Amino acid sequence: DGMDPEKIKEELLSRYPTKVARKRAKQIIINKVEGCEVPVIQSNVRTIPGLMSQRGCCYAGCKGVVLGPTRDIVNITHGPIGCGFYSWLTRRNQTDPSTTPDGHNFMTYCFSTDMQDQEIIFGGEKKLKQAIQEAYDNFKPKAIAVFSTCPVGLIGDDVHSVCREMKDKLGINIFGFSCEGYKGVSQSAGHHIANNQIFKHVIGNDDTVKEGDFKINLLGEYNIGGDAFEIERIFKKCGITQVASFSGNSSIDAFANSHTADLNLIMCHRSINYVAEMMEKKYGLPWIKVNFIGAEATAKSLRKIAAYFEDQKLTDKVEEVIVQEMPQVLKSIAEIKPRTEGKRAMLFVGGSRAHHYQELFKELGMITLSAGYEFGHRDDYEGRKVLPSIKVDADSRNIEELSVKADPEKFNPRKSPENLQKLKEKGLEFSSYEGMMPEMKNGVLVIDDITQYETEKLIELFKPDIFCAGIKEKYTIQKYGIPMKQLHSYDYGGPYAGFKGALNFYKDIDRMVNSRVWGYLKAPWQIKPELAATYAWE
Ligand code: CFN
Ligand code: HCA
Repeated sequence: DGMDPEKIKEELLSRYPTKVARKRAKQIIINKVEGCEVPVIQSNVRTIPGLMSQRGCCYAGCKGVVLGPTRDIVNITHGPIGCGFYSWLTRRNQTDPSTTPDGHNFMTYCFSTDMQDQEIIFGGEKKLKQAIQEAYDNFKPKAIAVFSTCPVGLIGDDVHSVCREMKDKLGINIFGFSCEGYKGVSQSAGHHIANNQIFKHVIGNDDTVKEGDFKINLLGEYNIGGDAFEIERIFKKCGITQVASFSGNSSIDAFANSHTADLNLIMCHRSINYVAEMMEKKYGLPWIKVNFIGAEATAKSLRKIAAYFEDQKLTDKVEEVIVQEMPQVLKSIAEIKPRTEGKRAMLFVGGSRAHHYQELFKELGMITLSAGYEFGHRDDYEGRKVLPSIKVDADSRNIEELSVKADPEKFNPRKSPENLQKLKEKGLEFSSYEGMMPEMKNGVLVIDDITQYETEKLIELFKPDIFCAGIKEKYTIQKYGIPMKQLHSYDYGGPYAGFKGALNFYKDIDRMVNSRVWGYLKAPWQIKPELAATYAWE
């Protein structure tokens, strides 16, 4: 943007105490792409106490993110009521209960043990048993899952033994998660715990091989604003059979049967890669990385799937679908792009969207000035060249690793070694080019776990045309007179995935970046300087 990135970085760091500045300097990186080499960015490390982070907790990553979207598991939060309440549908994960034959849909309920002083002092296991019994009596679910919040670990309740006892008593699948909020450094630890337990307790329980061609599971897609419905529509049109979704609009039966699919497609690699790796080891099921955010990316992903299956019928069908869907997209771009071309965006979200959504902005001719993840790991930034062995994985310190062994009875050798070789030969593997940094311009700032202070500084320095982040950031950004798009919940919009989703996104962004109302806005602290924040070190 004409500004010297070194100077900007200096400016961002200049107000921090020396030690803090030294640490943050490793997480604020000027992008420099050489082949597929990018500079090292420190990530997945503890937020420095005192800095205001965008991050959430381990419980949020486990209960809210990975298992929250499943329709027919009764998810009980063992803890104070706030944890359950604030992770109850705020993410806008949608469901279609008509897709479950028994019509079970517990999404509209918020189940919690509502822990009180009484349990903190005398233990909460009794109340948890009662809660499981009550949920069973009222709903007769196929499965009940229990999620631990911070106090559970602190007082030492053994949720796993309670779950085992109640499973024996009630004869349904009941399992627990030690996803206490304080574990690890972010939501990321919770993803890992969710992956381990769903793999251990559910995946592989139903070996029925169902009818259908080109059987896939869609991993890391959570049906926010109806994204998964649009992707399912496209799969159906192409003749691709979806066995299970992890976990937008998902059901426990589909999880149990998911190992019978031919291929795992990973959309958000950050939150679900552990399940994919474990399924590959135990069942010989290969996986590839896809992205349905952006019309071009959607077409590319469909072609990638067709290339994997090496089937002429599928290849033709995919091309036919692309030819049917693209004209509307191109028409919309032709109309909107003249108004959005050259506008500048910043994206600071989660562990995959800050990367994926750059595709949609690109299609509108917009520029990404700066971006970063809340809790991504180095492989999310760099693409897949950082192997777990050289990665500092702060999450796994607290996490019991599942040792996964191949299951000789269910392992399908035809699926694995040959297919893995095929993935490699065709370049279908998740590669070092598929990370955020290799796909961004040189000289842009890539910032991990951005702080509120840095957010405000960036806005003052760049005055971007749109800023994308979450609810905690939204209103300060808008008070600066900058349009703000939530890329978590999509505000009230969506779907944004697939071809139809792209059309929705173009329209929403056009409206936002071209509205004159933002220019008239003055923040309260711009009118009354005494309202401006002062920092402890000033
Ligand atoms: S839907 Fe996903 S796409 S799962 Fe993950 S890393 Fe969160 S809840 Mo918010 S929007 Fe976000 Fe990603 Fe994967 Fe969502 S970018 S922070 S934990 N995320
Ligand atoms: C979470 C969920 C969240 C929060 C979004 C936000 C989501 O991490 O606990 O900060 O606006 O997408 O709902 O990421």
